[in-house]
Amino acid sequence: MVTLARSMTDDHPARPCLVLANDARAGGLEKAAAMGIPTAVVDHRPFGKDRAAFEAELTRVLEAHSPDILCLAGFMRVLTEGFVTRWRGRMLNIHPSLLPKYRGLHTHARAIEAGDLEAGCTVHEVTAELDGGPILGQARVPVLPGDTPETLAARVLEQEHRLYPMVLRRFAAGERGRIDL
Ligand code: NHR
Repeated sequence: MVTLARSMTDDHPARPCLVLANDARAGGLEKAAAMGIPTAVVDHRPFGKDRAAFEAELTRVLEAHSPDILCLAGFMRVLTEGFVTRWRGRMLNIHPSLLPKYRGLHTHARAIEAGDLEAGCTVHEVTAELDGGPILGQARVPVLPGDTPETLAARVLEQEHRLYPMVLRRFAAGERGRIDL
């Protein structure tokens, strides 16, 4: 999130207008505030199993800031079809695997367990199909002997910080073609 926010300067076609978290303890909130970006929290827990009610509140807060594009960055709540439809073609996510491999959670452990020689990250459009939307970019890294989920995650994260800003800049300029790093 911080890397994306920092990237949006000078001739970049976008600017950060809100950092929104579902957990008041999220470290990114203070960092965003220090950068002068408005922040907000919508805690999902009071809504229990009512995802639509949680999302109605997310929408209310989002609309107050009129965003053109939403970038998920470590956002861990599955979004319902209603929310996704409203933001169709305007919402991105970065996922720590070479999709379509390893949708969902624990991607690095699964790649190591499978004996994969390569791992990476994917920026995709968010659709109702979890981690299944159109792919906008991927970056690859080697899986090295002795890797743990933590060492592999750190290697992938470096690439996440390269890939996501590049894809966002292109996306904000209207380019939907795929890039591979
Ligand atoms: N929502 C939709 N509709 N489509 C996608 O592609 C989405 C999404 C919401 C989040 C991010 C994704 C990831 O990068 C993302 C993509 C959380 C879960 C999950 O199972 C799955 C995928 C992603 C994020 N969340 C649990 C839930 O019940 C909670 C898990 C937890 O809190 O640890 O929402 O990986």
